[in-house]
Amino acid sequence: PKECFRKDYKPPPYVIDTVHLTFLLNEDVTRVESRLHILPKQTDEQRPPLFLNGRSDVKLVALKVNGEVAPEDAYEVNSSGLTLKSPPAGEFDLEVHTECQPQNNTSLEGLYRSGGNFCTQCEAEGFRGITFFQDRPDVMATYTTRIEADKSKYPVLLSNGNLVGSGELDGGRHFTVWEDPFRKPCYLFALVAGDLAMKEDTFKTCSGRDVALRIFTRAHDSGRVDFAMQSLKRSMKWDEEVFGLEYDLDLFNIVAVDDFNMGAMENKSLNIFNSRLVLATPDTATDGDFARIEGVVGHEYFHNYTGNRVTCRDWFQLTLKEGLTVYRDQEFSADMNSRPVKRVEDVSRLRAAQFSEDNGPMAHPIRPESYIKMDNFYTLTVYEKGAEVVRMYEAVLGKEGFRKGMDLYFQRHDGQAVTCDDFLAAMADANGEDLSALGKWYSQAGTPRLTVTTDYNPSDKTYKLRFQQATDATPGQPEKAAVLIPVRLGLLAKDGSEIPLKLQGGADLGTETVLRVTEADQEFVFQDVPEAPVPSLLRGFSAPVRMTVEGQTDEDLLHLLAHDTDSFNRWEAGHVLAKKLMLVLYSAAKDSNEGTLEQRLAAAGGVKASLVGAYRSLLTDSRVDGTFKAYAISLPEMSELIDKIPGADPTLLHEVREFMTRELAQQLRSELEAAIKENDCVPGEAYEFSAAACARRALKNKALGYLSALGEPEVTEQLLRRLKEATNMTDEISALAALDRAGARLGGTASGVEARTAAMDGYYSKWEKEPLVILKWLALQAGSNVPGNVAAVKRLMSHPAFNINNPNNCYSLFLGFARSPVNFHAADGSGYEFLGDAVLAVDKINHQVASRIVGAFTTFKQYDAERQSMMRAQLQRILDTQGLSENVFEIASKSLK
Ligand code: HT7
Ligand code: ZN
Repeated sequence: PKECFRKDYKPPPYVIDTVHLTFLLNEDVTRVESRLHILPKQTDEQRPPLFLNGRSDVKLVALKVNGEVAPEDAYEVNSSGLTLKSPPAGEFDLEVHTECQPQNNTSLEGLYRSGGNFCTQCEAEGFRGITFFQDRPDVMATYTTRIEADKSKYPVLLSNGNLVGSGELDGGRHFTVWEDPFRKPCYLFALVAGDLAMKEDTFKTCSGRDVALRIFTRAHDSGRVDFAMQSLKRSMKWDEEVFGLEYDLDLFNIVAVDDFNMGAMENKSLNIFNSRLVLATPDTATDGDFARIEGVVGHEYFHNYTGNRVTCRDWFQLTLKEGLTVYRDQEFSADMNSRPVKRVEDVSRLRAAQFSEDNGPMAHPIRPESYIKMDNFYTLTVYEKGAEVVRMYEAVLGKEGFRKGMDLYFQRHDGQAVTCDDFLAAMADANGEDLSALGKWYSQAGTPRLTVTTDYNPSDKTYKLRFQQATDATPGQPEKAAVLIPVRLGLLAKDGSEIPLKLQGGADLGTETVLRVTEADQEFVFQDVPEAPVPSLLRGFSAPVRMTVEGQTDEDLLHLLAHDTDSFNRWEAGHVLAKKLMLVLYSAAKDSNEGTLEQRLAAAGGVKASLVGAYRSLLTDSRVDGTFKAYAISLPEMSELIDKIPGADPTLLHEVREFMTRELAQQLRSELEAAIKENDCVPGEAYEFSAAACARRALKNKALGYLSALGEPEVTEQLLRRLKEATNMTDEISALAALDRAGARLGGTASGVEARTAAMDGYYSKWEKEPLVILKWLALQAGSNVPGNVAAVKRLMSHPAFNINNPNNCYSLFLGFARSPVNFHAADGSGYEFLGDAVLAVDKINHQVASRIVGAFTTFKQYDAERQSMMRAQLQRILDTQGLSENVFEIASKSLK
């Protein structure tokens, strides 16, 4: 396969100025007629051939140049596109007529069918599956789109922009014509045709214009869009208030489809969403689902400026729109809900998943240098780490400086396809700052390690902070440079108060400041520090680094937990405390075989009183928000610890985590039971998605989760009752998950296992007609830690509820399974073999989905030698398979290098 390199970028030799598309939609063959008005960039003598990308399933049926049929020797078509050998002099029109078969397109890229309707997905390179075109983001044109289809089957015909025409045709057919006045790259093109119900609302913009907002779904789902609609309106208002950005058309459409490779797509004025990110009612969606819907509706809407009005020059710049838009959606959600909780969630996700990406064989900078399939680079690194890089601009420039930079960015680049360097330049110029040190984050892969050493000198009352940074080598990048690390910090006195900050020879800085660490080894000295402080460093997680504070004691952590004014660092202190203990217990379990695991862990000291005490004081602190408490008493995810354990045994680590959960449940039983009682549902109370109501459910369900780990019959009974009586999906699925956990408890009672089975069956009978609700059931069973569960997961593949052609089903079942430390990582290799088979089966249907599943093998270097070799063997087996997609090839081959 051909690898594409950032360094090889060349501007396109031709400009496509206008695009006129006609779609003749049919059940068997769809015809697409495209008329392009093309402007050359070079003089007539230097005109190169014109190459248009096209997929092999797009059949050319006619080609006309300036209205004349092109002779056969004037062009060439191969599996990657069409070359017009000698384009005419000056501007010219090119007409390309093609045929395709959307009903056979299981890749869900280009034009395809979902639930009997037609829809499109063009990012990153799907437009070439519709027609021959310069399929690259720096070709920005205006589009007019005419759609013709059978009226009874496809009464709704949508595309980008404004509806400028519609009418009846012979044979029961009809048409619509859409004009999009804004130039756009072809990846933002969209078409939807189907039998869809519509919910409508309006939004009055800050300048007083009315915008029609429409959400299209299947008729059966139309009662579930209110929350998405409200989220859209909140997003529109927020973007006006926070960034001064007003929506630019009179219509904004969202369409929900069931078959979609990712979450959603920001096509200009016609967003297409995976239905799981639009449809929600309290009985079918959890608090987490509601929060995700709000965030993703916001994300896609925010792309209207960051991505659509200002787009990317080439796909290497993807983080320019994605990192920035994730930052914007994170800020939106933080403003709509609880900011401290949102930050903890975002950082936890980054550390649990992006850090291991940075540490694995696919590590890449947020602006990658090369790719075989661009689809493989829609990663946590490009999105989430990219958002952290944007957040660092804010940390360095402050909120106002950041806004100035954004204003200049839009002023300079509206209507253009630009680069990450252009973004950096706008931020720098708007603030008169040299930000080149931030630029290294775009080109360097890997998570920097920041080691902090502190030294208090009582005689001259100075406090020295020494920062040393280093980044491990990553594939293709053996040498690493120092990067700019903004460290937000404060210093706490013994009584918990904040000490005023003053750098030696500098001005007063108040009680919090941001230090710019730019060197590999750098010192900062504070003066007039009256006593040895406890430092609160990297507040709000001001940079995506792994920080170690030398000499930090449990007492320091408990002090931060009790007094830090930065809520993120309060959470972090408890988290570090739990991590330290988990590592100690893991080593104890690993290093001895005497007695049962329980005995070995107890002999190593069990769960320390300091952690129990810390959790107890959090649980009983009435000032702390419930969701925050729930996070604060959550033990670290395995993926966060694995980096610290060379050759980890994931099953043992899971057992240690379960042991700690049981110990904490026992020791904190009365506090947990009190939390359940205090936060329980009030009979007759209506569901509300508010920060306060979510907080109550979060804490209650966290407490129930702890108790379920005990595997006691009384708890199981309580959970069964709760499952039956639940009035919302948050409580219902939490009870089911807790029953699963109780059933999986090693050595658990037979009644626990029976209760689990009965609960799963009951849930299925209740919800079998609701595919989105059944996704949760699939994921829960697939990810279960009941030993030997792989056989049950295999059986689920032939369950009527499972459809391998549907990405959501695959993600729930296969990625759900990959999350089980007990069964995916089973010592006999059965889990690896099952997932290897799944990759190969799915790859025949959908390359993008298969390559997401194969990603589960890329972490193999973290595990013990036996598991490493079994995981590598699966990757090799996949790689040796005939007819493998380029998507899966890229991940598997780079992993084995
Ligand atoms: N910009 C969208 C990306 C996307 C996508 C990419 C590859 C294949 C399928 C896809 N569906 C959507 C989503 C977003 O970040 O907003
Ligand atoms: Zn996006």
